[in-house]
Amino acid sequence: MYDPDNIFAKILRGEIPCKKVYEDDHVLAFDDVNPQAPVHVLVIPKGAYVSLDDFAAKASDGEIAALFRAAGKIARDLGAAEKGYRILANTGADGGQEVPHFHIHIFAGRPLGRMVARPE
Ligand code: DGP
Repeated sequence: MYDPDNIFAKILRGEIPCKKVYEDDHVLAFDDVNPQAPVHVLVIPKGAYVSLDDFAAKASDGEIAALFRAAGKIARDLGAAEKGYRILANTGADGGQEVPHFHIHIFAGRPLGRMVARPE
């Protein structure tokens, strides 16, 4: 069940400020409040989807295309496409998802290391 009081829903309603990077009819992107790389942008659908699982099952083809086109454009416009970058979508408890509104992280601006850390 989608929680309409999650922090990204509040950002979408303008109740909490964000540093906007991109917006179109279906997508909002903004800087992560706790950046893990010199570039750390969150790309979110405007629709109420909890996770990638929810988004892939219920979003329209237009919403899905818009999100991925936006992510690619943002990375390119931020100058990340040439040296490379990483996209990440934490999903559910084992995925470490903290905010229950589907989002894609874009990280860039430094070598990003291993894809997944091994357990200690
Ligand atoms: P995840 O673990 O994938 O659910 O990542 C959630 C991200 O959201 C995390 O990197 C920090 C970011 N975040 C949490 N609250 C806020 C906020 O109020 N504003 C912004 N810009 N980012 C936030």
